[in-house]
Amino acid sequence: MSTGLKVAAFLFTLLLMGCTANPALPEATSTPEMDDGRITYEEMVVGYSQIGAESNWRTGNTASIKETAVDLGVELIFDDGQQRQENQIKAIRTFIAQQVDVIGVSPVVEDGWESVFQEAKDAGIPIILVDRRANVPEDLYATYLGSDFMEEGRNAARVMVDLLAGEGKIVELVGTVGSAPAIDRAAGFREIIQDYPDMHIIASASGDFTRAKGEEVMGDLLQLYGDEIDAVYAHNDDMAIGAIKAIEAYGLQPGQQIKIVSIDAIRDAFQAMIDGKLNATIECNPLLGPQFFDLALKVVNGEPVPKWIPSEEGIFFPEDAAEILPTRRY
Ligand code: GYE
Repeated sequence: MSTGLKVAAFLFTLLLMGCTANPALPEATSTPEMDDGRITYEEMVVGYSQIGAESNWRTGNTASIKETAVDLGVELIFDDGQQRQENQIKAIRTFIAQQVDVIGVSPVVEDGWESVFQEAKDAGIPIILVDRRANVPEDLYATYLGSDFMEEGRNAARVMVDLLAGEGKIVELVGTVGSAPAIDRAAGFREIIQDYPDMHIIASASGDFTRAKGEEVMGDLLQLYGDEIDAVYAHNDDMAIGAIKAIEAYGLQPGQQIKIVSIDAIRDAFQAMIDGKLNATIECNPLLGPQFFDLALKVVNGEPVPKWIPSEEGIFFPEDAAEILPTRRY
């Protein structure tokens, strides 16, 4: 979406908010004294199992959750899983023992959640999936709030087709193996590329969504393929920024001799585009705090919610980067 369109969309949202909020009626959710049996933000206890702090996307996401809890007066019990599923499972079991009202979880990988989610269900505690999906039957979670990772992968591929004029050798820096965004961003990209017989993914390797591993893996790929590589598709910006360093150390110009497309749209990606080292970033929105607590309140009060709340996301290019950078919050 162009800046103009984004501003228009934002103004439109404000307009809608203005139309729906009736100043004559007090907000039921923020008046504990009005006891209609509904739980309020101030009464709600939320357990939140975060993945870790692997990327700037993730730290932006954590800040959004924590800040929103403070703003709303929600009691938040936050756990950092340090990238390990077993830590997240332990945290969820602790939340169940503490009898929280609702659990938010960002599952590090897709598989292996069924029994602990079933335990939460048996205890009558709803689960809200935030950011990443889990591979479980639909009755084990209330809703999923997060991005369409397949579409992000497709968008990255569409941009890549343009950059390479439909012809070239691509290396792929994959996110955390087994995670929803790594699986879907790989699949969405291939869905588009398969229609271009002269575009080839010559290697795929995981950089676990971190800068350090992105740099290391890109270094290895350069040793193997050298200047045969026309482009890098990185599943997140942090790995792309690591790759930029490796390409420079190898003596090639990132963004010029090797084109780079990545996902997230963090501030550092805008800087890399301004410096001419990154060719595009596909937005993935981590600022999910306000929507998460809104959903949590609805779920604990038994209100129906859709099974998926997708985020709205754009694509950014170097020519707009300097103008947009100051407006970015993560
Ligand atoms: O793209 C990456 C982070 O799950 C969407 O996780 C998220 C991804 C994000 O580590 O930077």
